Amino acid sequence: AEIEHALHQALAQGELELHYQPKVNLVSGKIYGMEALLRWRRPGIGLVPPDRFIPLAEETGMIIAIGEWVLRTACAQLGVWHAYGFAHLTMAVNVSARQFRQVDMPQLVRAVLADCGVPAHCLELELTESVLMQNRDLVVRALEQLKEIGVTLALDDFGTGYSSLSYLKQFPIDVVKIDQSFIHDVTDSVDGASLTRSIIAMAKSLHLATVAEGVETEGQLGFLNTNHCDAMQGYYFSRPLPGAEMDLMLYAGT
Ligand code: G
Ligand code: G
Ligand code: MN
Ligand code: NA
Repeated sequence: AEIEHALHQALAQGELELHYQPKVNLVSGKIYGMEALLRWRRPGIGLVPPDRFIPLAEETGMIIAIGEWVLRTACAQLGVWHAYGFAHLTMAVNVSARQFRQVDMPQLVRAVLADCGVPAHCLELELTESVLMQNRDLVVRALEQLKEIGVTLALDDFGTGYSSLSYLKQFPIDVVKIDQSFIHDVTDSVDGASLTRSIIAMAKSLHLATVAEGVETEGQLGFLNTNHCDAMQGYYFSRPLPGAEMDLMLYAGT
């Protein structure tokens, strides 16, 4: 209850912030997009990671207001980067299942894109299987409307859930984000390597782009290049950084 009150305050008093982690195209070696990751700068405590408060926000319904703040803040930042000449950049935003249940996401997304002057194809929504599992018909309808608007849809944490394969056929997904647990294993275990290879192959056969998450080593990067993964994200290239620090990285021209 105390933390719940504190989280209300956090949103009202501007204690929430987004950090941005770049995604790098494996052919060009260039940054093509960012993932927005929520943090809570809690007075007297420090930076609180999202897994410490998002579950509470989901339980209490606060995720609705927080999720809209995240979407608006990320799209506004993207609009600024576009205006500064990084016009190719995309922005990925994580969306919780409850947002799909309680919010008209296509309508919200359309409004936010218009407010921020950002083209729809530059926004990517990251969904987990839990989003797809609940209220299947409602979610399919919303995702189809989002596709009509032109938004890109990614399946996050791919490989960690249940019937991932069938989801890829049932939902209008464009991008598969291979969970970091698989990437962690590619250089340590033969099984880990072949599992990741088959995820990449399967995604390609369904004409989906692949993004490897949690890339930390040169060895992992080499594996992904050899096996024609499309893009990567991880500490090897950059940790998630505040917008001002990401400005510097963009201007440095990596
Ligand atoms: O950056 P990292 O530890 O900090 O993120 C941990 C988890 O929190 C990830 O699973 C990520 O998808 C989730 N997450 C980060 N930001 C958001 C957000 O804005 N909304 C939702 N729903 N989840 C987020
Ligand atoms: O949305 P998702 O569940 O994919 O959240 C990504 C999470 O992974 C965030 O918590 C982010 O901070 C974290 N992360 C990003 N890159 C790396 C990495 O290279 N190694 C590890 N261990 N975690 C990472
Ligand atoms: Mn994500
Ligand atoms: Na993930």
